[in-house]
Amino acid sequence: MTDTMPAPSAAPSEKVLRTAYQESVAAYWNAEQDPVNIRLGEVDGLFHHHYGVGDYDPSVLEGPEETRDRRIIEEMHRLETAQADLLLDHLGPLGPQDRIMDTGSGRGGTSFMANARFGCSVDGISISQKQVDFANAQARERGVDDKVSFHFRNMLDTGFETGSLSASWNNESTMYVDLFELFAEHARLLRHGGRYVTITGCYNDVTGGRSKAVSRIDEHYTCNIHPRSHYFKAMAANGLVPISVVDLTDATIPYWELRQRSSVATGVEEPFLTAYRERSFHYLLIAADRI
Ligand code: GPP
Ligand code: MG
Repeated sequence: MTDTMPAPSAAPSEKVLRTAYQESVAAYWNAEQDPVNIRLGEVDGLFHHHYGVGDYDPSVLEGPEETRDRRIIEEMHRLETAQADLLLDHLGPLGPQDRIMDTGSGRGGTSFMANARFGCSVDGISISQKQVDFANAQARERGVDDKVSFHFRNMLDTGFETGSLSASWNNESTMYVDLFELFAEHARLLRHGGRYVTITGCYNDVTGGRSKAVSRIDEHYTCNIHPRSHYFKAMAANGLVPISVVDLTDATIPYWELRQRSSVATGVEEPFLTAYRERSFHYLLIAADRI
């Protein structure tokens, strides 16, 4: 085996989908082919399953009718790619010798960006076989399948080798799992000094429990958004020490405003905007070191 081969990975100790809940989440993602994701991905072949950050160019809403829709889609995609770039800013420095993991890798967008930026091997895992197949086809198409590969695995028990990773992340996928179990697995996978990063939506302990708007987001995606405090408790319990915490709430609101006015709005825009504006919900980046 050479340095460029994926990390050796044992089979996971049990079957991948272990609960009725996990089956239902997998079913959602196996069926998902929403234009809000497919049309944006077709802009440049990077298919994301996360939201965007930064201000949009207001001229896209006012431009000529023939190009308006296309320009809005391109602008939303630009903001989503900026979000993934921001996550990767907190993941490095990394080099070609490093192995890293995208847990909840979707159609592979962030994984391909990580490989392009750092030149390292990337393993993505998902409980959706459809997403795994799509992302592996993308890897072949992009000519990076020697360095980037996707696996049908459970992020709570990946089967990958202990201490084998320099970095790992969840880009908006922590709300499907128990955080203590999740961070225990990241801590097991990361070498000492390895970096973990998540961008996530979490509810605000200060304003109380789960707001109506947050509950509507949970219902939309069949997920369980965690309170902000749980992230830090679960990291501390698992040897993950935060180095950066960035509140991206204000930076993501323009994305949702643009998305609400786009032809690919799905209906979840209103609960997101309500939750962010009333501050019952935050969009947060947390970077932590494995000690
Ligand atoms: C978006 O993926 C992310 C999730 C489903 C997890 C929930 C995230 C929170 C911050 C609560 P997507 O790009 O597939 O969603 P959509 O289809 O709405 O664009
Ligand atoms: Mg999307």
